[in-house]
Amino acid sequence: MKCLAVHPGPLMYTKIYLRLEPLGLELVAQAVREAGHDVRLIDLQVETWNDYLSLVQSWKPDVIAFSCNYLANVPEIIDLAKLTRTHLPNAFVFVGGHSASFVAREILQHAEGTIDCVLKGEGEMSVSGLLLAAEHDRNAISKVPGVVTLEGEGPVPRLVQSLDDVRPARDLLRHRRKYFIGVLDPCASIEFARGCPWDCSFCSAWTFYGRSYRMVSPQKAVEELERVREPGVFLVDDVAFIQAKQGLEIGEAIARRGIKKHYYLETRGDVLLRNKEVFQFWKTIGLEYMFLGVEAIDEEGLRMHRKRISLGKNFEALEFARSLGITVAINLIADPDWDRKRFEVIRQWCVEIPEIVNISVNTPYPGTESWYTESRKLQTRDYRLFDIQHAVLPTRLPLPEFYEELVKTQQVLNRKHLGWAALKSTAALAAGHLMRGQTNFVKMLWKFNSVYNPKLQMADHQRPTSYEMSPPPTVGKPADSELYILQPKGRKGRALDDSTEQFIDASRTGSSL
Ligand code: B12
Ligand code: SF4
Repeated sequence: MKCLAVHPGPLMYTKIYLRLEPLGLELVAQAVREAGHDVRLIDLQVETWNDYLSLVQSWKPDVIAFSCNYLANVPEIIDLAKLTRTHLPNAFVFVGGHSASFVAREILQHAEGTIDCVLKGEGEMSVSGLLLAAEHDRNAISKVPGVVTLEGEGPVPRLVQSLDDVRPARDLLRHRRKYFIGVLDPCASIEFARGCPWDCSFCSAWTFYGRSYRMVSPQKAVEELERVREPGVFLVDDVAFIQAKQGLEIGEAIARRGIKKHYYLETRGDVLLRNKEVFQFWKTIGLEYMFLGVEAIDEEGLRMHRKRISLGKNFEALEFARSLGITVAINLIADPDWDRKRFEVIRQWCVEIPEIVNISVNTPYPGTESWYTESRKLQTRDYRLFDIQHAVLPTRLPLPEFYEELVKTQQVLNRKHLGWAALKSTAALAAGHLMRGQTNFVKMLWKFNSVYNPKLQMADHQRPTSYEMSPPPTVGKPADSELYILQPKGRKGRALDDSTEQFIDASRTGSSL
């Protein structure tokens, strides 16, 4: 069959700071290709709805598969599915991805029959079975693991046994030079591990993967890296190098093969401090950017997000990251309850430190524990506003003032790290990019004000809402089996050695604080 894989358009964040290749969709596309189908891929982060429609009309795919990792993309995907049906009434249309897995039934209801099913969990596992059923026996669709249809649900989704067995179809992505993060322009993505063994209350990475943690072997990691042509590499792992041995082995294999790239990764402060030698080694082979999820600069904030790392440890980690001589970015979570004074304290702190500070807004998401336990009432159920850049909970300040304060705080980042200030410190690099025709980095330096603007954020709240999310259930925290997409296998599901497992346990139970 002819199968078209589609990634939806950009959200606020990707309009400015970075744009990354849809690695998950490429993995699914490869599994579809290996099952003998003809596959194409279109990424609406860099192409338009018109490009999509032309492809649909000229190629006439039998199957359309949408990737829905982000809740804020749900309305776009539903509108695209409805439009697609008017052109291809008999095509088989389905959706998969992180967020789609948590709101599967709702997506199907909003789509009013234009989406045949949602495939929950890791797409590589069941997609070939699903297409087999779609081609030969549509009644068998709901027997495929992970499938949800309006009529029923298949068995629970299965876990990819070995990450060494899956591979992204990088060649299917057109416009590969459009992907970048900061000066890493162009930039590809890679995965060294999947899942997260922690259980922060605001995050759904662990509920999606059933607190499992699987690693790619060093051999497969370098083979995949050798396939990457871009000089920049974004490591998509939720928490990089939890297991020191894996980080070192991959690093050493990269050094042995003489692979020269520039890397970006994200990790936790306590992992950084525990595995210092790994990150020091990675600095020598090209680590340039690190993102630390600090989340709060006071103990109360950390407790609220159940981050379970002490403030002292976070600051120590920041100090160590600085000592590596790399660019460090940190994330802070702004609570809608913040008043002007609180924003001012944060601004002061942001000015004083050299790091890039990213500020997101505390947002309960389906699939997180906060979704069930947050007692404040949602002020909107418009999916598009669930992008952690908008306030969906009641704000203490009037909403326009909250956005004024938020954007003013984000402006500190703009003044320090974007525009002329950034160009001064990166002039040679920027000139090199321009000479190679790479304009993503330089263009983003001046985009801040057109994307981050309190009036635009307010206007987003005023748009008519076509699709509303169901409210959170009022019954409190659900049973584990309901919370998880991939069912937890406990210790067996994590390829971690005993001492790392103990370190994680101590951090989760707070006994390491
Ligand atoms: C890397 C990453 C990013 C990258 C972008 C990655 C990309 N191009 O897609 C960057 C840094 C840009 C990013 C940005 C944001 N992110 Co992000 N991101 C992640 C992260 C850490 C890993 C995603 C990843 O690449 N995983 C590896 C690949 C292999 O897995 P995957 O994409 O999930 O694909 C698998 C399945 O989902 C499924 N699947 C995927 N597509 C399809 C399609 C079909 C048809 C099928 C069947 C299956 C399927 O099969 C795939 C293979 O197993 C996740 C956390 C997580 N662990 O999922 C958060 C996560 C997805 N991000 C999140 C958020 C909130 C954001 C931002 C909104 C944050 C912000 N500050 O604004 C932005 C918005 C970005 C945008 N689209 O515009 C949330 C999503 C919350 C939600 N429910 O909407 C997550 C879950 C993190 C969290 N803490 O909760 N993100
Ligand atoms: S450590 Fe990071 S990825 Fe893991 S549960 Fe916490 S926030 Fe999510």
